[in-house]
Amino acid sequence: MDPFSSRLDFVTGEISPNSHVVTRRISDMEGMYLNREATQRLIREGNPVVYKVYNVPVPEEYGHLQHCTSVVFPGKVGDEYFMTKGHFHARRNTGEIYLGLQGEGWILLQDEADTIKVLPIKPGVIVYIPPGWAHRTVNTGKVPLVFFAVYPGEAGHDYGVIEKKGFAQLVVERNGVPVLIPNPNYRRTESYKEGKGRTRG
Ligand code: M6P
Ligand code: ZN
Repeated sequence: MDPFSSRLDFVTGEISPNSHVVTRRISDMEGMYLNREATQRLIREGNPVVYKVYNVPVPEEYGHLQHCTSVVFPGKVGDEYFMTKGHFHARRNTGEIYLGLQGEGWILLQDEADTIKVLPIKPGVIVYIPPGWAHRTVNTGKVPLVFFAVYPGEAGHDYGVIEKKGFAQLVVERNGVPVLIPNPNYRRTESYKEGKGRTRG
């Protein structure tokens, strides 16, 4: 294919022209937030957009580099801050780089042995996500959190494990500041391994 360039607005995160936009609302994330009642209330009261991804379309093949911006809006479901769904890469041996552009938040990282790490992101911060770590972005601030991401063409998104297990920790507001708490609904690796066994038949 021919080389090309795109324009990125550092404030809004919008990439133009030709970016493919993914919009996720609360209803697209049912069951991912701890407080089910607050989730249903928000859906009834307008079902707000939680985040948008502006993706530059390139082939999903080895050798290419996927690149996109994400904009996670400020807000909470109960005490839990707005966040992305989070995913492993379908090809586990692929990493990713994030560059913070606006706002502030935390990147939650979790490997398949349930180890969890948290890294802050804000303008000018580069976060390196090594192969094998699921990643979720949480907006802990009062303005949209905007960051740019680059990852291998063939990486793919595996949402299934996180939809089933969740992350072991949640980011919630306590006395006006973000804190990590254990996720009471977290299903540990044993159940994940059993699940894997079953799907293999
Ligand atoms: C980042 C990248 C994208 C991802 C997006 C939203 O921009 O990691 O690949 O799609 O965040 O996260 P998710 O796909 O987990 O909803
Ligand atoms: Zn990724």
